[in-house]
Amino acid sequence: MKKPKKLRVTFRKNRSKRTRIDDWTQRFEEHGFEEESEISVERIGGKSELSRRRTVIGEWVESGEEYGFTILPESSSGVVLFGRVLCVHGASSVVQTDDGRIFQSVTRRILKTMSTEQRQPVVTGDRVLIRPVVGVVSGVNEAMIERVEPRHGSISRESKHRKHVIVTNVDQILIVASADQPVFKPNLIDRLLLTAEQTGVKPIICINKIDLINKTELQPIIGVYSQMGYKVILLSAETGFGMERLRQQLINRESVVTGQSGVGKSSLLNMIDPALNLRVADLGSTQKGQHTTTTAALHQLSFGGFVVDTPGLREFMLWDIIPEEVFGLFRDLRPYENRCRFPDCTHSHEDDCAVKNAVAEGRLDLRRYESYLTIRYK
Ligand SMILES: Nc1nc2c(ncn2[C@@H]2O[C@H](COP(=O)(O)OP(=O)(O)OP(=O)(O)O)[C@@H](O)[C@H]2O)c(=O)[nH]1
Ligand SMILES: [Mg+2]
Ligand SMILES: [Zn+2]
Repeated sequence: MKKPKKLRVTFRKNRSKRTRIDDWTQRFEEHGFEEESEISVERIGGKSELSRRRTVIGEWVESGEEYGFTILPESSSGVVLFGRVLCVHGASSVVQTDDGRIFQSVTRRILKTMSTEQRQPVVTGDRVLIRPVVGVVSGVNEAMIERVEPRHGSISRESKHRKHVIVTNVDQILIVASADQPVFKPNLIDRLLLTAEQTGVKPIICINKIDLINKTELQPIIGVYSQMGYKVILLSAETGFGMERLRQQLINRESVVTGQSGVGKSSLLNMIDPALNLRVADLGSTQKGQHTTTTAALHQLSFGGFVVDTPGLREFMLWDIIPEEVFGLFRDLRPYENRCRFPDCTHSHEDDCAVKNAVAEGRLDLRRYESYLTIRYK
């Protein structure tokens, strides 16, 4: 990782003489036009002389998965607070500061302009620096997001051919499936596992609604995942089965809960921490395409830690994983790399393929192999 380096960026409408930051600061102090200066920052290339001369101090940040420019707050711009983005609704976000206060926040347009690579300048889980907006009559705390910290542990998917970051700054991902209603779909588990492998976020496989089936039916598949070193937890939000194990996994961690709609993600969270009081689907409402949870939202757990509940995924399109990478992200297939007759073996139709041989001999799980082919070639 490269060390962040500070830069000065000057926004100028024309090629008039460069203005040093000192001039601007001095003018600011002389006239005290804080509000006006704020507006002029937003109106890059606007008519006023001030906007053309505005110099912003910021730094280029690179943190493995993100690369962008963040604006550092001016020392003269008043109080700034650190916080966490709980959820995002269009242009406005709810931020909780480290001292527990909630702020309805908008993002400085300049942050959006600078982050050309990112469609979403602010996402759920972001660590931000905010500046409270004073003198608001509405009674709601309002603030301006001044800076977004570099991200780690982001879960993204593809949406309309673009990257959609669902959540960021998490250290584990709970991949929730249901044993039944909706029908058990291990392929979705496999897809989410690839994302976990790629991003380095620790996966925990949770199979909910085990009250609806005979547990022994799941033994083979639990065996397959456990052998690869993945943690698998059987649960029932109905009977409470497995709740203590799940709670132990969440204490003092930052987790995101993902999976198909209706598998019981919100129900599980309510069960382990009733204070969350999340909305869950009414009994018997199995209407297709209906999400009970509609936006990713971060919640503080009463026993320590944070959890992000997300809307159900219908089909999870992987982002940032190129087809050639898929094989190496399958933990069970990976050891067979470079063991086939052809160095460019795709492990689909070739003879003397170490992967296919392993499947034929029962050393590799057939369903996992088929899952690989589906993800790789469809
Ligand atoms: N039988 C049984 N039903 C459950 C269990 N957990 C949840 N349910 C039911 O499953 C339905 C869906 O639960 P939710 O918690 O809303 O599911 P979700 O995964 O949060 O769904 P989205 O928010 O749409 O993504 C509700 O009617 C729950 O009562 C369980 O362990 N057993
Ligand atoms: Mg939900
Ligand atoms: Zn092969």
